[in-house]
Amino acid sequence: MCPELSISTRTRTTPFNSRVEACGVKAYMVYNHMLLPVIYRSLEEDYWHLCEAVQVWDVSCQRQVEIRGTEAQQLVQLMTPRDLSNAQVGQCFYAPLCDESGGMINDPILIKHSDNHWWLSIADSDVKLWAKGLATGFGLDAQVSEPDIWPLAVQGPKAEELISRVFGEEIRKIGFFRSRMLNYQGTKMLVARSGWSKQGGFEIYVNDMELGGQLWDELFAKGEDLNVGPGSPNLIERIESGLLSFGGDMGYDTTPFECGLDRYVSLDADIKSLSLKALKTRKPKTKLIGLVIDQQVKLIDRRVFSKGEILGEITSDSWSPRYSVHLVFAKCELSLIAGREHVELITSTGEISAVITELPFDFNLLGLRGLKNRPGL
Ligand code: THG
Repeated sequence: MCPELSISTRTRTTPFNSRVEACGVKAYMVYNHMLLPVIYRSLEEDYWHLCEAVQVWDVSCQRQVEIRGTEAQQLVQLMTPRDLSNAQVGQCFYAPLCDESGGMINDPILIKHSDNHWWLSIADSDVKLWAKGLATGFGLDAQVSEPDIWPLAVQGPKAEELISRVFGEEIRKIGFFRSRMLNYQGTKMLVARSGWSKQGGFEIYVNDMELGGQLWDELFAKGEDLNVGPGSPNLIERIESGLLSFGGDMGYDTTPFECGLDRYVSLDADIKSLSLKALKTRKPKTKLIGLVIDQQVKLIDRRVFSKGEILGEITSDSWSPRYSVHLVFAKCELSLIAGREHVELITSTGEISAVITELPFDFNLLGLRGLKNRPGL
């Protein structure tokens, strides 16, 4: 028997909830105290559809922590070691938030509305409380809130076409990780070219409960010939693409260096950021690595071994129908994996060898040629 999830005001609601249920959602995950739909048809069906057509995702759980005030930018900079001094209005930044010891608090997309107005589009942890604490403790003129904004992602190769039919041709000019305020039925909403897949697409920051439902319906009506369908962040796609999930692949005890987010840390910048001092000196202990198994397996133990010694643990894994390999993210002791090429994992049929590789997976380097299209039925 599959236990049910008891749904209440504790998990809040979204403008799209009735549509999501009408579309036959099969599974939810709890994320930022909200429900995130994760499966509609099946993981694999949803994957191929995302890569071929266009999907509409209720990602309302990507909550916005809003920071306003004359010292808003100082507060955001205090929270992230990524240099924001040249940030432009409308620009989005993928950025780790770190505490005073360099440990990660979250990995949001930061959005600059103006010097004194930022949004942190957060992953699954209570950033509002942390931000309020910092603003209070440091006596900053920065007001922290979590307004009702419900991001709706439109992802897939046909996302641009679909979004242009609703918001106009202007959206084609929006660059990657850029945004514009666009008009929807007389209400201004932020539309950004971003989203948690590598299939391309947009995110609409819906700010009106009623209009949200209308927008969902319009996307489905105007996208019929594009084979639009419901979807969600897809485990297979995000693992193939090397997108990390906070709380799973990294957490409070990991630094950005330990999970390969080095390029979002500006160690040499002249900025006031809470974690920079620690990040300059703290020695990485673990490393998030990729593992590849050349067959379909059922992993029954999260530990990673070499000749009986425990090297680390699996944080995420999935079968890849495109490359016909099982892909794994694993957090391992740096000192124990140095110089190694293989590790062992435990499957339902016994021990198996997996090849160690860097993340994101470089399928060319691995000699894997993926299927261009879904295998014929
Ligand atoms: N969209 C919005 N909010 C979010 C997410 C999102 N909040 C939670 C979670 N996702 C935050 N995590 C990520 C992780 C990766 C990316 C975006 C959000 C991402 N990364 C690109 C990459 O890795 O190639 C590009 C990063 C860059 O170089 O700027 O897109 O999805 N609104």
